[in-house]
Amino acid sequence: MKLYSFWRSSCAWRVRSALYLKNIPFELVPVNIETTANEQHSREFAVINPLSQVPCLEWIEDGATHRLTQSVAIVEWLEERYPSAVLLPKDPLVRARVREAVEIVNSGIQPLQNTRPLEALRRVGGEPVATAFATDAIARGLAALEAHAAAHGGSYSVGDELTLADVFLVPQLMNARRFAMDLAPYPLLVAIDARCAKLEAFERAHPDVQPDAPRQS
Ligand SMILES: N[C@@H](CCC(=O)N[C@@H](CS)C(=O)NCC(=O)O)C(=O)O
Repeated sequence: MKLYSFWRSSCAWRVRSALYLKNIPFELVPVNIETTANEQHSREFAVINPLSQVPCLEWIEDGATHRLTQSVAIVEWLEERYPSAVLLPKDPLVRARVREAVEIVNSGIQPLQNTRPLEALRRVGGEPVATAFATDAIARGLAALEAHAAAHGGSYSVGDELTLADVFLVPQLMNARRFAMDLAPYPLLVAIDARCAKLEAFERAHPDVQPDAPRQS
């Protein structure tokens, strides 16, 4: 199994965490999406993901090559194909609560602070406009997630077991830190993040330890 990934991509981080939590061996294929490299826009990568984004999971089965993009589709497929460790609880309502938190990150925050909209905003309004737009989207989303955790969380985002909600939360908090945002209004999320950070799967999935991460000299 191969994962096309970029060290700092929060969406690729979600998939790396799920793979490590489920102990699924994979080969990491770095794709440099930095604006100075733009490897996601190469002709070769357009075959792998016509949307020119990471992550993409690729595997060979019965002689056929399969590719799956979109982190939610990937982690849900992993969950169905490799049921242990369980990342989606069985109870239908609790399961829906996990997906609710996942979607707050996946469609309510991340697309609004991703490279492409921010580049467009930089072109029309400069860095302050782009940063204000991104941080407003992150702050609104994190406030919703904090309320979600207060209502439905425990040791983790939903209840006391680790779920996909945590897999999506951790990289999103990293993005908030990249924008130097004050995380004091989100104490439950910060505590859950700290709990996850101690788990080996999250340590191995962390951007700083990826083979394509810039090395400190
Ligand atoms: N909905 C997609 C979003 C993927 C996405 O936004 N990937 C970003 C990195 S986190 C990317 O490749 N950005 C480069 C670009 O859009 O040019 C998913 O969850 O996989």
